[in-house]
Amino acid sequence: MNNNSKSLFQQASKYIPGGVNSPVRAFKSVGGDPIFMERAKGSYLYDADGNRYIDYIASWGPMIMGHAWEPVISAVQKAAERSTSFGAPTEMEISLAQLIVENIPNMERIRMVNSGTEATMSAIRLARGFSGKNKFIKFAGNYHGHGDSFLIKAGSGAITLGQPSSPGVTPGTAQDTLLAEYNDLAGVQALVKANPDEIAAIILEPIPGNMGCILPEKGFIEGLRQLCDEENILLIFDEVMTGFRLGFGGAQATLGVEADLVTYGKVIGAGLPVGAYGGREDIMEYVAPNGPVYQAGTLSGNPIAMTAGYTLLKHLLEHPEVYTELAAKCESIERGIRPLLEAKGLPYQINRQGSMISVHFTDTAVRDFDSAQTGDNAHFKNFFHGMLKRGVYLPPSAYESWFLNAALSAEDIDHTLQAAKDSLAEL
Ligand code: KE4
Repeated sequence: MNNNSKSLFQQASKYIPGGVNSPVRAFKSVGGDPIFMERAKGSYLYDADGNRYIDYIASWGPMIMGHAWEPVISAVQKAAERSTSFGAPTEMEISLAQLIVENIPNMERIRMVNSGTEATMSAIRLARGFSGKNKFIKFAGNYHGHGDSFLIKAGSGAITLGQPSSPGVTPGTAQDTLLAEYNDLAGVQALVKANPDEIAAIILEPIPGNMGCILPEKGFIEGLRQLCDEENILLIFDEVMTGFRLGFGGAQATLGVEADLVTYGKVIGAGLPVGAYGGREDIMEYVAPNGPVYQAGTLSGNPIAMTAGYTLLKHLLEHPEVYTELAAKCESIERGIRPLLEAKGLPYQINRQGSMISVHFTDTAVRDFDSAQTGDNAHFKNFFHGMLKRGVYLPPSAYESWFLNAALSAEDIDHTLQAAKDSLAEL
C-alpha cells in the first residue's frame, strides 16, 4: 500500500464519508485534498509524504503546549497500563474536577463528557430542565458543535424562530432556537421582549473563534449578563475554544464577566476526547443522578483522558507565563503580517485576543457573522495554499481562529512571516 497522503485519502474515502471523520478537515472551503499526518512533535506536523509544517491549528485548539508534550505522553502511558477504562468512578476524575472547581470562581460543580458538542447539548438541556422554559438564544456564526438545537439558521424576520441549517434537524427542534447577531445587544433585548418568560438561556462564544476571531464590543457581554439577571435567563458561555486557552480563567477572566454555566472542551483533554459543563451548584444539582435532567456517557471521565487533561491543566495553572508568552508570540505574528498586507495593498482586518488570531481579507470591520462573510474567500484560499506549500499549516477555513502553541520558536515565527510575504506576493 502506497501510504502517501493522496493514496491514503483515496483509501479513506472508500470507508469514511469524505475520507474524514470531521468535515472541516476535508479542505472543502480551501480546495484540494486533505493532508494525512503521520506524527507531530512540538510545533511541527509531519505528513505521510515526509513534509514538515509549522502547526497553527493545534488540533483546533487542544495542543497548546505543542505536540507530544512529554509530561502528557508519559502520564498517559503509565495510566494506560492500569487499563483504559473501568465503567466505574476513578480518582483521576476527582483530580481534574477539583483542579477546575477550586480555580474557576463560579465553577461549583462540573460534569465531564466526551466532546464540546456533548457539553453544549447537555448545558442547554440542563438550562431547560432547571428553568422549565424551552427556548434559547444563540448567535449567528457561533458554533456550539453539531447538536440539533444548534444547527439553525436565521428565520425570515428579525424576531422569528430559527430554521434548520441541516437536513435531519426537525422544525420542531428549530422552533425553540432564536437567532441573534453577535455584538447586537438591542437585537437580543428585542428577542427577549418578543418571547416573554419563554427563554431558558442565552448561549454564546464569549470571544468567538468560529467566524475567525471576533472581539466583543464594549458593553455587549456585560449587557447580556444584566439582561439575563433582569429576565431570569441563564447565561451560558461556550468556552470550548477559549477555556484554558486565553488564560487559565478563559474568557470569563479576560472579560471579567461570570456566566451561570460554562462549557469546556479541547484544551481540557490535552488532545484526548474530553468536554465538560459546569457552574452554579443549584443548577448542576439538577443533573442526574442527583436531579431529574438526564445526561450520561460510557466513557465520560475516562481515566486516560482525565490524566492527560489534569497533567496539562495543572501545568498551565502553575505556569501562567505560558499564556503571556503565547500572547506575545501571537502579537509578533500580528505585527509582522500587518505591514506585509499593507504593502500588498489588499483590504484586510486582523482580529486577535491572546493566542487566538484571524486574518480577514475585507475592508469591513469584522464584528459579527455578516461582516465576517464580507471576507474575500478566494484570497484566503490562495493564501492558505501559499502558506501550506511553504510549510505553514493554517486552519483550512477563513472562518476559524488560528491556534498557537507554546513550542513555536522565534525561527518558526520568522519562517511564518517570510512564507506570508511570499504567499501574498502570489495573490
Ligand atoms: P467538539 O464536539 O468538536 O469537541 O466541540 C464542538 C464545539 C463547541 N463549541 C465551540 C466554541 C467549538 O469551537 C467547537 C468545535 N470547534 C470546531 C472548530 N472550530 C472543531 C473542529 C471540528 O469540527 O473538527
